[in-house]
Amino acid sequence: MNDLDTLRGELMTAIAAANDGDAIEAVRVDALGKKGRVTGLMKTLGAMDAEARKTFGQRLNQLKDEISAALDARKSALATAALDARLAAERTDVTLPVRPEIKGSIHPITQTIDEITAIMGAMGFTVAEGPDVEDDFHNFTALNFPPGHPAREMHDTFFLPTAPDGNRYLLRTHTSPVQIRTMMSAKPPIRVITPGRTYRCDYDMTHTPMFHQVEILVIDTESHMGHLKGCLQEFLRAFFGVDDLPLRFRPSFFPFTEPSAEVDIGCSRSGGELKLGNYGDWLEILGCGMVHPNVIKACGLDPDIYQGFAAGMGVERLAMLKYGIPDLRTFFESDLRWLRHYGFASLEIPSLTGGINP
Ligand code: 2NM
Repeated sequence: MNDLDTLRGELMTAIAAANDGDAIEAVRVDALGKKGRVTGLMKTLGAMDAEARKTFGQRLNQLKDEISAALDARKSALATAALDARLAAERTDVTLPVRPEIKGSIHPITQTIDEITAIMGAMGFTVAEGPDVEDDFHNFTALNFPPGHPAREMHDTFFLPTAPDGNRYLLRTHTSPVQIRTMMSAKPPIRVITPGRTYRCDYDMTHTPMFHQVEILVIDTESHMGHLKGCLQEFLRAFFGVDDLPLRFRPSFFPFTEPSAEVDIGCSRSGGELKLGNYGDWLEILGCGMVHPNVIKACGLDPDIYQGFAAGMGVERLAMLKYGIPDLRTFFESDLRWLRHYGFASLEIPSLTGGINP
């Protein structure tokens, strides 16, 4: 029976010496494959008497489990080492000064966020930011998502492994948690915009797992739907540079607003070309509404005193429309030719005086 210990020793040595996936697989086949050495011993059990079969069978099963566990451990150790090596090799010092021979440009997402910020800044809004890794309360509960709401489910949300504190952290699915943090920490009147990265487990022609949103939030004691309409009209006309751009508000639903609306802007699609303006056709551009009393209450404010409006829009979609970028996925491919073509000069910072629409 010492043969088993010898076999164990040999296999463990082979596993420790395996330096890549192929080598690990070779040891696995040699030990546990159809014609493997452990498998071969399993086949001898049938010819043994009951007592011997019981003890030898137990020892063999234990050996099999140990070998499997050692193979898995070696595999994950190699994966960790490979990742560490890659992270070390690809380390970038972002504090280095710009090299003059490299002509960088401003990414259309940055440009678009800068333009939105310039317009909203002139209307009295400030920028608020928050963490990309959020908890269930700030991303869902405080935003009046009922338990079991489809958007909470694994399908759309990237969940992190459950933390030692028992919390289930996630990648924020919208920038609304920043609005929640703002309402919980600032005293109204509140006027903020929240540009930032958002994450949803989705990837196809029109979805990327990371994308950008800007949300608008106003909380005071008297702002109403009329102010919301005026604010969005002012913003959209300035952003697209179309003075008579018509807006259409359609009733809609979001858990965090009541009433809610989707906003369309006027356009024309004739001749396969999209033009924005008063042409009779419509294009959906953003969602908005009056902040739900439950949301105001969840932030520790009295909904009988405070009210206000919010809106949310996709930055990629705004950039594609304004700058005629046809494919969403190209935003994140880091293709230098694309960046040179669609990028913006780094010193032309958008401002209302310098021009949002150069
Ligand atoms: C949207 C549409 C409508 C929104 C609501 C809030 C908050 F936190 F105040 F409740 N922030 N953003 C909102 C409202 C977002 O995105 C389509």
